Amino acid sequence: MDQPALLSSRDAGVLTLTFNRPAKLNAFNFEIAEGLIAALQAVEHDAAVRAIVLRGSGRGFSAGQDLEVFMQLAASGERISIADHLRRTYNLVATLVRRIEKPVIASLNGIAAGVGLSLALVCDLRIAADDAELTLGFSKIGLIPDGGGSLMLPLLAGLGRALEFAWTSEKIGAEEARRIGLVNRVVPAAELERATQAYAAQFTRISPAAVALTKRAFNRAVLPNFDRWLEEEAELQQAAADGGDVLEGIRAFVEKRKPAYAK
Ligand code: T3D
Repeated sequence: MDQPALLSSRDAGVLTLTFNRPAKLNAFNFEIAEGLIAALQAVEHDAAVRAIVLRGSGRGFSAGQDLEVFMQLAASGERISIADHLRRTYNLVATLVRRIEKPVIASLNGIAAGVGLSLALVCDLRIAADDAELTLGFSKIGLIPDGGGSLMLPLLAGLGRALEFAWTSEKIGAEEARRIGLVNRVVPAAELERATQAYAAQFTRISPAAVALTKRAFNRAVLPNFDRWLEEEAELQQAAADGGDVLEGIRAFVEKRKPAYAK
């Protein structure tokens, strides 16, 4: 029987949600997106959950949207509205992560790419293994950073570094990510799991009201229009998709070759 694509466990006030498609580097499918939405909604007002950890099984956090799923939908003749897909999946996840007034922590082992990285950036805090790697990858397939990535990346790294990182789709290591503000902590890979639980547990000992109101204050100070921005970002992503390069970009990825974009 297939393993669930999203695993959930609770320990001493910490809820851990694990993306579980290791053979596909935890690329997000509908099961993961819908599972995340349901799991986050379920604990939003659960006082027993004091911190939330998102992590990946195997050798990566997440490689972003499952591009094979997109290819199959396109091959079946189904017209895909990327904006609608975002509204039904990653934008809902991002809204919940920002709205839940508890620390949400991404624990980055291995690769974090595409909307997997966007989701990590939407989280409150990020702890990474020293061998973790971060890349956006959207530009390689003719898209813009989505799922909140186009807002969180420049906020955390500054405009110039964010543009460079997004346009080039370069892959950076954990130390560089920490240096430019994308990651809070870097720990030896073998210690990531234990270090993540200890990192999360410290927030369970702080006044829940102080934690919640600090997140609310910071959200209002620097992300007052977060949901409106997600909608604008979805519309810009749709414009990018309408340009037509995305199909060639995804086809090239699935066929393991370089894309050939029209001039
Ligand atoms: O509406 C919307 O949702 C639009 C939004 C889109 C959001 C996005 O996330 S767009 C960006 C999507 N992600 C990417 O473009 C990244 C694609 N992956 C890669 O570039 C590379 O896989 C990595 C740099 C992440 C890792 O490279 P490497 O060499 O360590 O591993 P690999 O061999 O490429 O991947 C391992 C397997 O995972 C492989 O499967 P196989 O051949 O062994 O059966 C590969 O095909 C699969 N995989 C990796 N990423 C994805 C994936 N399968 C489906 N979708 C993926 N994104």
